[in-house]
Formats: sequence, C-alpha cells, structure tokens
Amino acid sequence: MLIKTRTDIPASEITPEPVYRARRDFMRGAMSAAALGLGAIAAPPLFAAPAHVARGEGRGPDWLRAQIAAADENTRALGETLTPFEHVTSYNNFYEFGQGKTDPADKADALTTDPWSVEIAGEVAKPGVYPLEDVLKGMDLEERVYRLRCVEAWSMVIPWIGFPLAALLQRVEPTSKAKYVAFETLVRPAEMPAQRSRFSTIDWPYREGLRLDEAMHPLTLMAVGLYGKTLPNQNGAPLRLVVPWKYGFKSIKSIVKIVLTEREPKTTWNMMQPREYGFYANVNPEVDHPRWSQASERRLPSGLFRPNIIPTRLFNGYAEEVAHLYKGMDLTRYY
Ligand SMILES: Nc1nc2c(c(=O)[nH]1)N[C@H]1C(S)=C(S)[C@@H](COP(=O)(O)O)O[C@H]1N2
Ligand SMILES: [Mo]
Repeated sequence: MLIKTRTDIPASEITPEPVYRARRDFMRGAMSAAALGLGAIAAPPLFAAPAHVARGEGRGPDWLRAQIAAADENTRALGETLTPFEHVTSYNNFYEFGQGKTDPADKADALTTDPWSVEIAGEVAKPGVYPLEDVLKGMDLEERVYRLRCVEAWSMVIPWIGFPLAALLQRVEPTSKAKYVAFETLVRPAEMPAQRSRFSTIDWPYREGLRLDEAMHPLTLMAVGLYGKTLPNQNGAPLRLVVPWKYGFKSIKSIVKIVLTEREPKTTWNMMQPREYGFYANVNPEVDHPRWSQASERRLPSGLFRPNIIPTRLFNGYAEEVAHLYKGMDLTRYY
C-alpha cells in the first residue's frame, strides 16, 4: 500500500491512540482469521498509521522481534495523540550521523546492530560484557506511551517498548558506593559519519548519566522498540535509554556501556556548553535555556499553518511521580 507522507498532516488526520490500538487488535484478529482460513478482511478506512506498523516487525534478530511481539500492551496510556510513526522515525537527533534532522533517517541504515553487547562496569558485584540476548533474557517487555520533550522546544508522543532500567541494574547488583549511572553510545567511525569528520565538535562517545535514584525510578525505561517494532536505527537501535521527565538529550541511544560510579559522570552536552545544558536537565517551563524560552513546545507534527504550540509542563507532566526526587533542590541552579 502506498502512503503519502507529509510534514503538515492536519490534526484530524493523525491516528489517535485508541485507533492505533483498535487497528492493532484488528490486525491480530485478521492474522488469526487468516490462520483459520477465513480469508481476507477489508481494512477499515480510518487508519492513518502506515500498513508496515505491525507487531514484531523491523530489523534485528528473530528472538528480539518475537520478544517485542509478545510485549504487554500499553501499560501506560496518556490519552494524548500519538505522533505518527513517520515523524518519530524521520525527525531525529543522533549527532553521530550528522546534525540535520533527517541525517539519522538517511544515514543510520549503515549501523550494524547484530551482534550487540553491553559492558556493565564500575560499582557492581557482577560486572561483565553481556550479549544483548542475555540483557533481554527473562525481561518482561512492556509498551509505554511517553512524551519526549527536546530542549529545542519540540515534542512527540511515542509508544516505546522496553523494560525498566531498574530491572537490569538490580541484576548486576550495585554496591553501596554506587551513586550514579553513566552511559556511552557506540563509537564506530566506519558506520557513523560524524565520528570521522574533522569538523565534529563532540568528543565521542556520546555520554549521558543519571543519579542512581533517577536510574532506578520505575518510569526510567530501556527501550528496544517503538510502535510495536524493533527500534529503527535512527531512534537508537538496538537499546536506548528513555527518561520521559528530562530533556531528550538525556535519552542516550545505541548504548554499549553502563558504568556505576561514585561521582557524577561527565555528560556530552554539559561538557560542551555547561551554561546551556545541565546534568539534571529536568523539563522545566520556568527555567529558560539561555538562548530560548522553555515555556512552550511544538508538538509534532507541526507545520507552518498548524504550529501546534502547547504549554510545557514541569517535569514534562510527570511531576506527581518524580518531583520528590528533587525535594529541597534549587531547580534553577541544578538545571
Ligand atoms: N547517542 C546519541 N543519543 C542521543 C542523541 C545523539 O545525538 N546521540 N541525541 C539526543 C537528543 S538531543 C534527543 S532530542 C533524542 C531524540 O530521540 P529521537 O530521535 O528518537 O526522537 O535523542 C537523544 N539521544
Ligand atoms: Mo534534543
């Protein structure tokens, strides 16, 4: 089926979450109907979501696609319109592939993500280099719909599939000295063009970090999929962090290393522009970025005639769940 992709889809044409859900149930029904030999069923006309969005699709190993297809559905609904798959996967920040919003979608196909392993080191009782299959072994995957708010003042609503980071950290048994968790993205200049560019200002690898209590918070997700599929490379395949109450740059992609530390780790954007990007980076409409306001955001898809500007919420709307983590802290100082 051919689907026209536009950047200015009117709000009325965006698939609302219940419709995506209903369509998925329908597809499952259709699949079992086909298995029973009941023949073809005509697709309902409502769906703007593309035909290729079906459970367990995407690149990546068979075992991972099967595990994703079996994920618990929609464990956290928001009641907000999902950003269409096309936008989630074509408007990205992944500086290893360039600074343009379409560079990741254009270039990240070159990244090999299988085999993949994650080194877990530092203040843990069970350090090691864990193949991705071992990381995922026995993990119950769940689908979670989260807002993603970039510090550049655009936002999306994305149905991720993953597992709580806490489940992984508990397995490796942090020691009593562990206070922070540091993350690193893959360095592979042969497949990541900006890593071989002389003009790159980033000191690779891309690095991020969380305080241990933030990392253990039940909202903090390790994602392996979105929209029921394995993560597209441009979204950080095969394994990325998603911290929904923080600016998007904290949600580091294509993770190969996790280190538990005693001290606050160095993080990429903070190293480059400490005045502009803090370690905490909690979404906060009252603390402006030095060069622009954070009071509102463009909820994608956003077009010239339908900018779709909405107010930004403290902790990206997750204050009830996370505000206690920052009790007594001056959020204008720890931005
Ligand atoms: N390794 C790595 N991770 C990264 C980035 C990056 O450039 N490299 N960009 C960050 C930024 S600024 C944002 S807003 C989100 C974007 O995630 P998305 O492209 O899946 O929407 O990824 C974050 N993770
Ligand atoms: Mo971002």
